[in-house]
Amino acid sequence: MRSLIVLVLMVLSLAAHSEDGSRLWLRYEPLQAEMAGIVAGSISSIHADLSQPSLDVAVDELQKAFQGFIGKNVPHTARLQDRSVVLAVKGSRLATRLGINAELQGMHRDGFIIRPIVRNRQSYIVIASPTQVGVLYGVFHLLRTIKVGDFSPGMTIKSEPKFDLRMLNHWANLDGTIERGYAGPSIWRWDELPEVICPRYIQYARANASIGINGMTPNNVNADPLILSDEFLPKLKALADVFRPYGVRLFVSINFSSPRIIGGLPNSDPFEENVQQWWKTRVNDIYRLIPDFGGFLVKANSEGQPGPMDYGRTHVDGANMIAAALQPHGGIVIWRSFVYEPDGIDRANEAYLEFVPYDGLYAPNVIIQAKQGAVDFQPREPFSPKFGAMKKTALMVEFQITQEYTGFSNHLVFLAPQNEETLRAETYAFGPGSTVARMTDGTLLPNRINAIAGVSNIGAETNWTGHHFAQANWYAFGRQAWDHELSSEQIANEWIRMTFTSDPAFVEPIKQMMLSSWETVVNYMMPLGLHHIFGWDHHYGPEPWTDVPGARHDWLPRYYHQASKYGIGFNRTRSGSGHVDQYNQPLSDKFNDLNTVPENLLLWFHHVPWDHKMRNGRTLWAEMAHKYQEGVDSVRSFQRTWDRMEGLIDSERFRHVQSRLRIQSRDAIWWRDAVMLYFQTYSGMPIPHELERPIHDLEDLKRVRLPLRHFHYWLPHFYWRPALRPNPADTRPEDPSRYF
Ligand code: GCV
Repeated sequence: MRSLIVLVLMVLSLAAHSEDGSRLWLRYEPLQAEMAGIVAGSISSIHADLSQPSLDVAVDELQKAFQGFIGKNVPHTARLQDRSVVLAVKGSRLATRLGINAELQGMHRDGFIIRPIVRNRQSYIVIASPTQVGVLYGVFHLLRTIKVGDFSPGMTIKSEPKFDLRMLNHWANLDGTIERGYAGPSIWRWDELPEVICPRYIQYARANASIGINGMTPNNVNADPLILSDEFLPKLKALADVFRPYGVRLFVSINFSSPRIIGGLPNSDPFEENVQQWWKTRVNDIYRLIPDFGGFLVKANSEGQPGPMDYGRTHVDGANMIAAALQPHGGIVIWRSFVYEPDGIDRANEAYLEFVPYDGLYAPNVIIQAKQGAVDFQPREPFSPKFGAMKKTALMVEFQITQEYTGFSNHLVFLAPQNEETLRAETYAFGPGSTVARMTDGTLLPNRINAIAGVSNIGAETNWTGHHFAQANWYAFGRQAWDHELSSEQIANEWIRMTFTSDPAFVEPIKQMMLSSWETVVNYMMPLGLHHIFGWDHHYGPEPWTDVPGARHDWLPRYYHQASKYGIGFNRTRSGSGHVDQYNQPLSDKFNDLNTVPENLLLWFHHVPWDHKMRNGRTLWAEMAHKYQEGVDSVRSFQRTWDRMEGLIDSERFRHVQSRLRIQSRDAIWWRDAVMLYFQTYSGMPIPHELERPIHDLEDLKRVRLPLRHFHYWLPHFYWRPALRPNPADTRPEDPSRYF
């Protein structure tokens, strides 16, 4: 009988919701019979004794979920009842009555406890936290355990986030476009705000709360000064008001020249008193409207953005001046270290040289946000050596969730393993155990702000992220920001079950596919430490040959691959740029030595001859060929795996993913052929005979031009300098999915 009810519910809910991906991982579909029975048997009502915004949201979420899970309205009752889910905030009458305050003592403000309590022969499932937002996190956790199948009414869970600030950075422009965004225009409708609150804002905040994300910047780091204008402050306030119950604090990306551009001052020199005063006044204005405003994110003196160096000042001067304005309100400055002066010998060295000498001089409310690698978000990069070098300054990792360098929203790439590799990398700053995670989460450098950021992949497309599987990267970032010790496998497992189905016939193969997808994209794009051999502007397809007269040499692939008839790779050893010595020992020696450098980073650190003997006995050339073929083979196996899933999930999402895998497969072959045929002109060596033959001609591939109109949303603003426009005589194919 119960299975029949569940079946009927499933049919009804399928009819009620179109499976367009808009519900993300928050799909409260009917549970399988056994779990439905456990939940129905152990939960009868919801009780929370205070009405606070986050608790109201939490109650609402529980009711929605139980309705979907077991088809029952679980009432919110004014009194405790047997089998109540009880929501209690530390210090409240309810928490005192349940005797749970002591357990919450010393807990992180966002942490929570879920545990059974029995009183007067009544049993409750209590979700308690020092704060109302912490209770909301606990509620989402409870729902996750139910959906994933781990729930039992007797379970006890205590969870605290590893990072205090877990934030998303949106690279959305005020005109609605998104730099490096591949899921349509921005979700922020600035023209309608503050009057119109788009329901998507609420869903956005809710989704973030469900994975513990508690901060965001809505606008591009290449910031339009208008964001701080009188016109925009009420719009920002409206967003902050929507986000508040979900625990998401608003920050803003600012333009360092704002005092001059919108303040009408002669310049924005941080040493000028009127400039300092301008920032103080503007900050005061913001806090009057948004009392819990988080602070500013700043990209300064990077890629054409203004900064303190325009006035002969330093990053410290600029950051500390703005920090002084925020400090009385408890706000912080997040200062990016993504800088690279054009004249250096190695772009990988630049940020370290500009930032490490100033270690310890930043104000306590400044944190330096460093990209995970030293250059950019390449398919694989070693972690940035700054994480092992700055011991007196708060430092945070910036990951890229949007897939600028991993196939946009066309390629299925689960990025959790990449984040995991960085977070767990040993910096040796204080000997073994000084991982990037522990250097930034407050464990090894306590009493500092600790934070982590991800560049969002969200856009206005119905499924939020373009590719259904790209939702997993948003999800994974939040989960890793909460707990960097979670394995990618656990995160994939949760996400699949919540987003698609718990059917093991689906979960297991899809999990394997996701877990191998990052290594796969590395293989068909840039194996063995190759990097930045993309088309120089779009960063999508292969163009290791590109030359753009007048462009910066460190924006061009040749700068990075350095291929010649003698060999390939960037020499960053002591006989080259010396970059290896920015790492602590024993890493610097390990990377410097051809015999010990990890082979997956070989060409990042070394320039080696084509016939260099790899550890498996192959020549470098043959190994490259094998890696590219492995990448192609894996994507084909993803296609086969996916096709076997037909019928196990809805056809809407099935077909969507199937069509993207087709593009990915074609692109992988494009990459393999382009890179191998181009480098063959240097190596002069044959593609190993046991491997597939190329199916393209190099000259044809060199003529491929991406249909730029289609990719309107990801064009970076600096692309449009007239001198850098593509040649209008280029032929552009009409169909965006066919490049050749
Ligand atoms: C927001 C890379 C990207 C740019 C981006 C920049 C940054 O260069 O291609 O689009 O600009 O990084 O992180 O600031």
